[in-house]
Amino acid sequence: MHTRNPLAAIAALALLSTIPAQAAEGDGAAPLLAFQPIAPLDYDSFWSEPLSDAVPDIDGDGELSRDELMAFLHSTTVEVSVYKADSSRNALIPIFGVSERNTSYQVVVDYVTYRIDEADVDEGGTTASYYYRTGVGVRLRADIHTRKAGIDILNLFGITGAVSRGDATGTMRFEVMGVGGELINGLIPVPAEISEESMMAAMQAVAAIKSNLYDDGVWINPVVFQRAPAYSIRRVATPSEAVGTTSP
Ligand SMILES: [Ca+2]
Repeated sequence: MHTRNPLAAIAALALLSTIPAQAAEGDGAAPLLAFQPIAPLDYDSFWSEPLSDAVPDIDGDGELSRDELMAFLHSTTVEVSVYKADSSRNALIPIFGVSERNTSYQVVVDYVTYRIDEADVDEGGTTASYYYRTGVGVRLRADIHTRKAGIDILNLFGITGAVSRGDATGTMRFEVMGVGGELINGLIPVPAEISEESMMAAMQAVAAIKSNLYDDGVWINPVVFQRAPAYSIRRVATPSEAVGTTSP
């Protein structure tokens, strides 16, 4: 269980605006600047304060409405993370550039409405501080194998183009996070080979799910789905930038 720190969340939001979308290129150590996807965790099983207590009851009717929940989440983004499989260490290494040839990559794209909170985590006796994104949305995951170097693997359309030219092969699958219901289930594409058609279908599904978030037949239950080491975010902003961006 983790305790949310609302002040830290506001500071994190301010600092995030100063982070470059793309860190330095290279296949070495992770720059640690970006949020990384994690397997989605139910809100109430992660945070010590239950969702029903955390969300402000804006209209005072004693109930948690969808508008109140979405106001609580409040931010929207698309986040792309790319990993290269390191078979020698059985690990995934974050990548921030173009591809090498004959290499396997995992590309994760999160289309999400979220909030950020800070939590301290015990890591084998030492305490580490992380920012967590909690919210709802859609996760698209592509597993690709390159035949050529120089493919823009941060860009889904770059990947699709490479596959259609025969420069890469791959499959993709779709996951909804913190949202469900019969209507949503009917919109989720099945796992497929990457192609222009399957990518178009995936983009249409993202748009359809976003536009149906307020439908009566759709339930929303936020999940914790990304995290970033807090120090990695703090070190890229100066105090003056932080103050400037938090001022109204
Ligand atoms: Ca209410």
